[in-house]
This record gives sequence, structure tokens and C-alpha cells, in this order.
Amino acid sequence: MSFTVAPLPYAHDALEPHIDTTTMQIHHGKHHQAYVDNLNKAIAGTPNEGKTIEQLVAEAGSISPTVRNNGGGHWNHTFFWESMAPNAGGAPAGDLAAAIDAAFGSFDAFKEKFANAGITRFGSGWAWLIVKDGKLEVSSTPNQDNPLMDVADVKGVPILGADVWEHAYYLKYQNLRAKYLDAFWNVVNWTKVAERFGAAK
Ligand code: MN3
Repeated sequence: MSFTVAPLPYAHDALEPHIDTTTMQIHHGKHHQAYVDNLNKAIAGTPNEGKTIEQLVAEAGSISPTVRNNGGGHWNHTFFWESMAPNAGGAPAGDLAAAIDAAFGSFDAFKEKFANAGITRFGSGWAWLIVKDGKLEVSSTPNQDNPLMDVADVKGVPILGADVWEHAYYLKYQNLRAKYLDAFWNVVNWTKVAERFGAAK
């Protein structure tokens, strides 16, 4: 059984003008596809073939760097596409909104903390909103690591993630990672994030 890249849950141009069409085409069709191709190549004929992506990610500390990087890349990007939607953004509601206020003081304070996690992540990586011991926390990881990995500095269940690799924003925002993260709020699928929050609590 080999891994495959699922089709985007919306059209490549659906997140315009916040995330441009060409970036989505290259990011989903080339970058995510390359992680999956390299992952399949690396696990072929090994005991890791047949494991789920969740199993591989959980064992990140004891698998090869190639499987860790490309397996993380596959899990993270699948999660990222579903974290966004057209006609989305705005603010969360209900239990999630209350939990964000409780953990960070306000929605604006949360957004600032999340953006800061992405901006201060040196090089390439991810910013996350996670559930840890029933509470919300913001964290970041390098490369294609994520908070589900046994090697993560801060472990938890991710409910929102932002890709801060340059390939996620360079065509439209060039070096301005902060501007990209500011635009990201317009495409966050809070319905999906709330659903993940409900499952993770
Ligand atoms: Mn990426």
C-alpha cells in the first residue's frame, strides 16, 4: 500500500486573493506530491510499508530522516489543505472561541501569538494551535516535524497549522512571511478547527 495525495478540497484558485493560484498548484501538485513520492520510495520493501501515516509520525524519533521528513510532509500538508477553505476566516465560535479566550486572553492575542510562532521559526517549519492536556497552546516545529511526533519539543494534538516554508508564500509575498500569516486568517476553516477541537478535548 502506498500513500497518495488527495485532491484539494476546493479549486486551486479558491483561496484568491489571499493565497494565489500558482502557489496552490505548485504547493499541492509538486511539493506535497514530492513528499509522498519520496516517502513511498523510502518505505518500499521495509517494515514501515503498511504502517499508517499516523503511526510513522508517532515513531519519528526511531525512523530514518527521509521517512520522518517526507512522512511529516505528507501528514502536515494533508492537514494544512483541510485547515483552509474559501469564504472562510472570521472568528471561531462556541466552545472553541471560549477556549481561545481562556487560554490566550482574547482572539486577537491568540492571533498575535500564533503569527509570532510562525515569524520567529528560523528557516522552514510550521506554526500550530494544539490541544495539550485538554488546554490550547501555540507552538512551532522545524522542517516537516509536527506536535504528534515523539521528538516534538511541545507535544499535543494539532487543530490548526500554518506552513511557513518559503514555498508556501514566496510567489505572492516574497520575503514577507508576516504579511502571508496576516492573510492566512482570511482562509482559516474555523468549522474544521472546531471539529478537531471537539475530537481532541
Ligand atoms: Mn509546504
